[in-house]
Amino acid sequence: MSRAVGRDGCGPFGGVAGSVPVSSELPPGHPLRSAGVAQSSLIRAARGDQGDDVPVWFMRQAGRSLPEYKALRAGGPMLDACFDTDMITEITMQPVRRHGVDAAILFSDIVVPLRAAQVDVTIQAGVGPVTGAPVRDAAGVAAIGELGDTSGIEAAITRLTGELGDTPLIGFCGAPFTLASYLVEGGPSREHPLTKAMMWGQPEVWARLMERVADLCGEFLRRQVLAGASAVQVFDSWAGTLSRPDYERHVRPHTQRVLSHIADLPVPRIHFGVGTGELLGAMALPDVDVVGVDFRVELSDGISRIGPDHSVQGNLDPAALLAPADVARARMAHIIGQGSAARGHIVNLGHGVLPDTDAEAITDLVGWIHENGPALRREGRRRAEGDVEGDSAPEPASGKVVP
Ligand code: 1CP
Repeated sequence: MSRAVGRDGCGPFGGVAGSVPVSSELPPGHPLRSAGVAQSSLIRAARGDQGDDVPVWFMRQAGRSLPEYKALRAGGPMLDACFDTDMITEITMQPVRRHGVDAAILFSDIVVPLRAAQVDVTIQAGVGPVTGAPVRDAAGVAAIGELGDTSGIEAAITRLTGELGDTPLIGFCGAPFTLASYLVEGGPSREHPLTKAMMWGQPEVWARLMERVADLCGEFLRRQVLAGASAVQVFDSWAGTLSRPDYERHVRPHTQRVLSHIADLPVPRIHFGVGTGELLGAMALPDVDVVGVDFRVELSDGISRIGPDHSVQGNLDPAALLAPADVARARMAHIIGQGSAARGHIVNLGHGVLPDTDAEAITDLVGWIHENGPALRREGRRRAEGDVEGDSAPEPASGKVVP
């Protein structure tokens, strides 16, 4: 493990709400050294400075719901696109241009560092990541290489930070459990049975696999930050398949190991998983600034489980974007109201944009949030502070919401 620098408390920005984080560790010219990015709504919310503005971006905003993405990607393999500087730059910018979201997320995939470590992995259309030789034993783990060349990705990040101006770029990686599940199962899985069988039945092989994957992801994350990413998100998409004791014992230390690779780099860290209502408290690691809340959890319950030392992100059900605009807006108003009780709240979905989503529904909702979010936030804060009679936020079930 590299660069495990001691940290005092809850993430790089925890406890410094209101001040601009000063870093001597980020390279000269890094966007987070500029006031525009450091004071952007996303970075402030991540570090616990809940203002009136309401930052919004969407998981999986780059890609499948955009016609311009489909036109650009037509015919080429997904993972080739993920190493192509021009493709990465253009696809990352598409949702920022179209929707006016408050952050870009790098166009990539969680299996990119595996490909960069010479693992035989492809992304099959309509399926997802598939590996040539599933990892089932110590020899399989030993065959995973070191992280190779990612210079095309770093070049895209550098170019993007120039194009994005004051809009932060979020870098990301998969968490070791989610990646290990693809490696062990050989592809997508609902129950992850072979993964759990290895975790319980071959704990030493499991630990070695998780360490190898954690180091690949951590190093990849570090390269993204040094190239210009101003925040990072760790996706543990499938951790929700685990009980809390299994998560804490067999998984969480390895996610911590990923973060140790960027311990000296003061960028906000977001930690997200699907179906993780039972795990939220355990996922609120001291090295994490923001915990992403899945759409199955009422946001106020999530905030209670996560506690006061972390900001939250989420958590509109992605299916709401397929319902009439009034429905999506009403549900969003409820979420912004509840999020006002957190130390910081980044608006997002509770999982990724669904492929059938009409891109215009996303643009509409972003505009509506920018227009109405500040009033909803102020109202939510008054309710959270007990100045207003009634429950903590308007119920989402009814149609129209007037802030
Ligand atoms: O050809 C295509 O367009 C394939 C669809 C696609 C896209 C656009 C895949 C295959 N990956 C991506 C890009 C991607 N993947 C992004 C882009 C940036 C953005 O958010 O806009 C991100 C963040 C990911 C991350 C990712 N990949 C996750 C974590 C997020 C999540 O949704 O839970 C996971 C689990 C993957 C694996 C993966 N890659 C692709 C698919 C279809 C899947 C899921 C397969 C499964 O069900 O197991």
